[in-house]
Amino acid sequence: MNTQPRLVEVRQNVLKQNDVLARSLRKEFDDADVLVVSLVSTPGAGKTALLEHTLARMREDGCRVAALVGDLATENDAQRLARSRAPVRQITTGTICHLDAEMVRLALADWSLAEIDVLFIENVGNMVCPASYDLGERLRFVLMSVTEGEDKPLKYPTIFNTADVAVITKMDLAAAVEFDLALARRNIQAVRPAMKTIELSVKTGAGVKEFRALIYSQIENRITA
Ligand SMILES: Nc1nc2c(ncn2[C@@H]2O[C@H](COP(=O)(O)OP(=O)(O)OP(=O)(O)O)[C@@H](O)[C@H]2O)c(=O)[nH]1
Ligand SMILES: [Mg+2]
Repeated sequence: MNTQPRLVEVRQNVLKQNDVLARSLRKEFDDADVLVVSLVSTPGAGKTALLEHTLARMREDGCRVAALVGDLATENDAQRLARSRAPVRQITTGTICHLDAEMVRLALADWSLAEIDVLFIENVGNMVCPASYDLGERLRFVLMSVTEGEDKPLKYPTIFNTADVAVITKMDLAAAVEFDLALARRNIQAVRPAMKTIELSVKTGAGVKEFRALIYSQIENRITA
C-alpha cells in the first residue's frame, strides 16, 4: 500500500491553513499599525543577541517594541530580552522545529496591539522548517554567522528566498575564522539576486545602526504609503 499521497495531502492542508491564518494576522497587524519583523537562522547565529541590542536602542528612541521568541525548550531567550523592559513572551514548541501562525496568535491573545509599534519574532533556531511558515510578518531577516561558513545560502536556498534581507552576523570573528565575505555575498546573490545584505557585529556595534535604520525605513514607508 502506498501512503505517500495522503501524507502529502495532509501536509499541504496544514500549510494552507497556516497561510490563511497568517494572512488574517497580517491584516490585523496592518490595521493596528504594528510592523512585524521576524528573525530566522541556525541555532546560535546571534538572533537573541541582535534583539537584545535592538530592543534596548529602539526603546531609547521612543519606539514601542515587543518580542516573541520561539525555542523548543527553556525561557532563556525571553529572560535575556526582558532585561530591555520591553514586553516579551517565550513560545516553547516542545518538539516542533518552527513557529507557526497559530502559535503567534495565541501568544498575542492578551496583548494590546495598540501599544506596540514594532513586534519582533525570533523563530526557533533552524534554517529549514521556518521557511515554509508565514507568521504574518512584513519583514523577514535571515541571519548567517561568519562561523558557519560562506555556503549557507547555497545549502538552504528556501529560507533565503522567503526572507527579505540577509544579515551576516559576528563580523568581529570574520578574520579569526577566515570568513570570505565576498564569497558569502556572491552565494547570497546566486540564490537571490539583488537581495539586500547587512553585515554586523553586536560585540563591536558595527552595522547594528544600519539594521535599525532598515526597520525605521519600513515604518516611514507605512506612514507615507
Ligand atoms: N563574537 C560574537 N559573538 C556573538 C555575536 N552575536 C552573538 N554572539 C554570541 O553567539 C552566541 C549565540 O548567540 P544567541 O544570540 O544566543 O544566538 P541565537 O541565534 O539567539 O541562538 P538560538 O536562539 O539558540 O537559536 C552567544 O554566545 C553570543 O554571545 C557577535 O556579533 N559577535
Ligand atoms: Mg535565541
